[in-house]
Amino acid sequence: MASERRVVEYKGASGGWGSVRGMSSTLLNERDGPAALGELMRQNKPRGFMCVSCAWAKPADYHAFEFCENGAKATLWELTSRRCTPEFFANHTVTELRGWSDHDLEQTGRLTQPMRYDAAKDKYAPCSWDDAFAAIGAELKALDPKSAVFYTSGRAGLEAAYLYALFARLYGHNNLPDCSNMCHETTSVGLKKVIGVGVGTCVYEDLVQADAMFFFGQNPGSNSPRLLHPLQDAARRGVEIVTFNPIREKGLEVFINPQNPAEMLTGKETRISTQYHQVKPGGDIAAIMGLCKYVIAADDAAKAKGKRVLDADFIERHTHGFDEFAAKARATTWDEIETASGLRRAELEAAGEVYARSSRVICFYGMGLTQQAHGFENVAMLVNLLMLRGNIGRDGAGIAPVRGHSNVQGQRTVGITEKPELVPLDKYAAQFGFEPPREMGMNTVETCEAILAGKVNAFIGLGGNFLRAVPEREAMEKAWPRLRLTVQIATKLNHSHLVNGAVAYLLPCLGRSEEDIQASGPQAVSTEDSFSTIHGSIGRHKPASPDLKSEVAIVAGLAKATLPPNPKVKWDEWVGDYSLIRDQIAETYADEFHDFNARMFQPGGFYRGNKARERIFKTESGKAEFTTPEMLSAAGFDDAPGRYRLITMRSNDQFNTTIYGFSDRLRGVEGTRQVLLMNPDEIERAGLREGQMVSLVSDAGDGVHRQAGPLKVTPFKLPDGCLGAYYPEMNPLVPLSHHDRQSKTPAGKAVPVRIIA
Ligand SMILES: Nc1nc2c(c(=O)[nH]1)N[C@H]1C(S)=C(S)[C@@H](COP(=O)(O)OP(=O)(O)OC[C@H]3O[C@@H](n4cnc5c(=O)[nH]c(N)nc54)[C@H](O)[C@@H]3O)O[C@H]1N2
Ligand SMILES: Nc1nc2c(c(=O)[nH]1)N[C@H]1C(S)=C(S)[C@@H](COP(=O)(O)OP(=O)(O)OC[C@H]3O[C@@H](n4cnc5c(=O)[nH]c(N)nc54)[C@H](O)[C@@H]3O)O[C@H]1N2
Ligand SMILES: [Mo]
Repeated sequence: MASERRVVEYKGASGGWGSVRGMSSTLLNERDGPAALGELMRQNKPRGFMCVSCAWAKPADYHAFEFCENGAKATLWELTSRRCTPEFFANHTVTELRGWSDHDLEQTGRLTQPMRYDAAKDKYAPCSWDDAFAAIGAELKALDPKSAVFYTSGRAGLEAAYLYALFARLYGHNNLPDCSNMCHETTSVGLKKVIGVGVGTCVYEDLVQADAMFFFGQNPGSNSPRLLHPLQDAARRGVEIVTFNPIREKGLEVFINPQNPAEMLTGKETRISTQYHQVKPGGDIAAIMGLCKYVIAADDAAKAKGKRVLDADFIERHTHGFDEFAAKARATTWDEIETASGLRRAELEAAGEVYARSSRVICFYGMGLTQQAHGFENVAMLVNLLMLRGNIGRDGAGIAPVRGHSNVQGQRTVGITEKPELVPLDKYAAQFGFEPPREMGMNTVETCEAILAGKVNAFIGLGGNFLRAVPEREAMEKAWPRLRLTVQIATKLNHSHLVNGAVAYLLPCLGRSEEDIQASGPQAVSTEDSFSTIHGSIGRHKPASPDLKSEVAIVAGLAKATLPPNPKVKWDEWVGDYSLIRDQIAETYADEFHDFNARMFQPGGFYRGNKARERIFKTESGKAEFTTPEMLSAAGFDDAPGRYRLITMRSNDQFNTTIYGFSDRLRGVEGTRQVLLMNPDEIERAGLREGQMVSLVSDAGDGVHRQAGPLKVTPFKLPDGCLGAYYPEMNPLVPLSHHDRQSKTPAGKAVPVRIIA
């Protein structure tokens, strides 16, 4: 990739004035901005409300501005003064709205009233809450519960999530797919298998003790900007930060703290990564194998002098499978590693050297590792690397998956899962006097398969934008109208609301920053962050419309209309006072949530504990597992002439399918999302020129025609053989069958495609 030719890039640092401009343009754009500023000051603080954007930790010793550019955008997006009213729906058919962009649909503003789809007129019409609940309840009662799916996006608080999962099980199914199935399911399955817990092992305090940090496929500059503050502190302490990412992401290169006047005025940047390795997409198993090979070789050499590089005591006492893995690392050649990773031996040795000489190492990772066909092996390799030097279950060290949605991790904690073995069903049975379904439910990919096969009759979405987020868009949209019932609980209009079942409802809910008044007075909700810490959250802003209901009230309303009365299941009392729901959560999950109501507003939240952190590994062998991978490429397909590995990317100006605007400032891509990023040599080799419009087609070898575009060819620093283009626009290209083999997380970070000019 030795090109000196022009590429698109951002010349500034992450943070800095750019982030202030990014924030203020959203502020102005949302009209209601200034009034919402007061809300921002309460964000992520005790007795404030917890950010609706990402799941990054909320420290006890918070800053005056404990929010970032993207957290501010998410809040302002929720508090917009625009309204998507019944009059709007009267003026537009659903077919017409389907032609609108994701951005334009959400720009119509907050939904204000429950709406029912009128197929004859092809329009949404207003209805009352009572009518909506009664009609949906009647539909659900008439169906086989096993043919219904209750999806959750990661926004809803623990209270609503707990009730929603209880509703599903009382009704009779475990079909509880969630956005995490498209995201960190690889983590939930992978870490559970190798260290016995499905979440990371770090806490906030570890960040100040680590002496090296490794980043694999996670982009804090766009996706968890508050992480840039502890990263900046670490960089200044001299902590080595080593990044593996095909894209040179600004947030991992240089940062100016927008909340520090001196830095802002002098433009003084902090360099973040001390090494930056542009691994090829799907190249991480090989790259990490290279690091492990280096460390094991260093240990072999040290042993001759009576010293050790490996933590032999940890390996002996706490792990299983080391010998097999070490043999594999020794036997794998540098040639194989270089080819599969796209990196040179010298680069990997330099990174291995940092790892070997550091005493406390944290490995962060995100979608670059999880959204791969062999995502499990990616995650397991990272654990292998950490275990070589005992970097699990020790202060200042550990594995740190950086979660997405603000409460995605917490929802799983309180029962949102299709896997019954993760839920204390006996407790549910005793607590609520019923026999919960024990068979496996469907995750997101299985739900899609079942919908394509015509086996699903009802879909309820607690937030999210399912049809835009899932793979195989075209086939999914075609199959969707065969559903009998679709119900979407949402704050804003999106494409998933415009492809409907025979009976369809759109139910508008309160956002987390809004005041939620119930019979006993104002209510609080709670969320769990990436570091397994639980925080209370109180919204105070005036609701977008008097006709909104809270997610708790909507879930309870649906449940009550569907289920026979049960004296132990007190929907009305729970809606009247959410602390009673927390009492139920504390009863079901006593270890984690004892004294829930008393602890939820503790500054910095309360930690729900993590056995792996205590070096108690609840795996099959009772020890932490070394994994010996059978492959070096995580991509899951072979390279072939004309076949590229496509990365589906997030911009700095979106939150998943919510497109705030068209400025991916930190990458220098401005004004459009219809771009195809590739390196200048690759453009030339493909016989293309900058600015040319092309399309992408699927090259999965399954004979299905999938196409997306047109896209503008844009020169960008990327490894050879790889392309970048935006999610969700590229989702039609992702085959449903292209997912992590173990967890079924769709593999959106190395999608096999061809270019057609
Ligand atoms: N502003 C904003 N914040 C968000 C979101 C958002 O859309 N916008 N989404 C939220 C959600 S739900 C999630 S899950 C998180 C997602 O946050 P991240 O985990 O950061 O996800 P991505 O940005 O999709 O991809 C991460 C990085 O992986 C790199 N990558 C791609 N392929 C590979 C590979 O093969 N190997 C390696 N090592 N790297 C690779 C990409 O270049 C990218 O920098 O962010 C959350 N926060
Ligand atoms: N190709 C490709 N596909 C991907 C990804 C990728 O990187 N590449 N990333 C995957 C990931 S990590 C994820 S998490 C999924 C995201 O999948 P989802 O979570 O399903 O999608 P979002 O875009 O986050 O959902 C946005 C919608 O949520 C609704 N909403 C917002 N706030 C609230 C609220 O407070 N309550 C309720 N009820 N509704 C609300 C709004 O109506 C908004 O339109 O997409 C996945 N798909
Ligand atoms: Mo996510």
